[in-house]
Amino acid sequence: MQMSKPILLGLTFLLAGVLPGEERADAEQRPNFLFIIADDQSPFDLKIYESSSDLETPVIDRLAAQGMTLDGAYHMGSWSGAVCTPSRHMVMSGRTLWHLPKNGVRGMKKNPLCPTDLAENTLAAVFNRAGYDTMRTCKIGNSYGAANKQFTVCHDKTSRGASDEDGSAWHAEQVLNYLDQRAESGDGDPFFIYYGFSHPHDPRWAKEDLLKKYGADNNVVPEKANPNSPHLPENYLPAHPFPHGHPGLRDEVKVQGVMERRDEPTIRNEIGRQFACGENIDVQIGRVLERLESMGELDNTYVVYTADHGMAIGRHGLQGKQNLYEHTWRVPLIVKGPGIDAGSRAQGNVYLLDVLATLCDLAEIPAPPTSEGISFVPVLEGEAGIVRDVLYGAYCGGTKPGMRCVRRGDWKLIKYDTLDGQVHETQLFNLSHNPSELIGEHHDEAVIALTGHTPEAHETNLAGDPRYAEQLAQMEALLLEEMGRLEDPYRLWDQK
Ligand SMILES: [Ca+2]
Ligand SMILES: [Ca+2]
Repeated sequence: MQMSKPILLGLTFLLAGVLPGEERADAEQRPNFLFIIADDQSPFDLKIYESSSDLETPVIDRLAAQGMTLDGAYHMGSWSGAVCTPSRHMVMSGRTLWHLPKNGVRGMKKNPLCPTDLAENTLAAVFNRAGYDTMRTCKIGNSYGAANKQFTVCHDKTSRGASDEDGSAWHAEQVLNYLDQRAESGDGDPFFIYYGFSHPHDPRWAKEDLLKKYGADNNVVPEKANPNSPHLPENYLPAHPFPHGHPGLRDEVKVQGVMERRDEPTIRNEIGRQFACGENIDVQIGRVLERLESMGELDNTYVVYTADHGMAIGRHGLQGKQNLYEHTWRVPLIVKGPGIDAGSRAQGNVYLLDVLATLCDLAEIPAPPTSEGISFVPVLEGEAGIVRDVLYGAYCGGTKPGMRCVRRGDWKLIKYDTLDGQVHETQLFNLSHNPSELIGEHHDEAVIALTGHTPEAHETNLAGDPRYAEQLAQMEALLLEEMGRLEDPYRLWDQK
């Protein structure tokens, strides 16, 4: 016997435990989501994280003023030079670094620590099943293709040019068009929009007016730094003191406009380009928020702003994203929406992989069983300051085992085991006394002359200081414990 449509519908609602009328009322109140992700942006680019930054982002500042800023937001790391790839897999799936479909081990087709049906349990798939309309725009590549395909509407393109047609405005147009179509069709379902940018990732082809504002040029680096270009960050160095294990890495030696140079005019010009791209992103976010407001949707929308990972551009003498200093391991994270106090701030201690569990929690839908993230809704609602005590980071896209770090409270340990045993380095920082992770080289007079920052004696790597031997031993033990817990397949030279 074939059941008629009304009977089928009735059954569906009965199974869901609600009556058709109730379902409708609920649907009208369910929150929307606008998840915004920049490609390669250090939190310290933004004034809300580094008040001395020259980057102007009035829209992002307003988001922060209306919502919560998280100070302890991290991506867990990468087993690939393309840090985007694991980072975006973690955002989509809520899986930890070594439990993703791949783990960077050469020749491994499938990671046995990853369930085979993961794509059906990623962000868009979960929200589709919960009755959301899902839409995505972002760059193409270095991403999680099987998860991206789950979005009902998807307009991806690597839009990294200096024009509106081929730059960040293109991504904005995709979202605005989608919102127009929704309005025209009178669609009342809640939406989940994944609004990704291709910038400020290099090559940082920025718009002329913004380049001018930030004293930068897309093609020519001046001999003397342009006085209108952003100042050097206080943790700038002309070179990193030891190899970080990635000979010939593209991001360190082949980025257009920088190449192998770390001199002041080059770095300030490149930061100017980064900021010009960053301000354009801010403008494009503003256009979408304005549209949501005029549609009457903004108050019922959770807006998340983040980046897939941070970036060096001269900090510690590095240029790329392949390190575990705070400027690169951390990400910006701002959340605004119903129930979140305006202008609030919290440490959080969250990873990007917690986003899936958190957004599910806000939508009152169960997170998929494959998610390993922790919902930070208690932080957003002001009931908790942090969701975990210990944070772990890994980078081994170059030589193995690579770099590892661990943070607990103000203490942070970074270890380097690279170039097949040629580099064995340990750094211990107290981030409350030395938030920029300054090291011995930052005390050099030639460096001070460039940065204008004279560090205090304690603003340095404390790993060799006998006064902190016990602290160091504790952090070493903690790192090993985290590596075991998270099933890190490698061990460092001095670990048993
Ligand atoms: Ca990236
Ligand atoms: Ca719909």
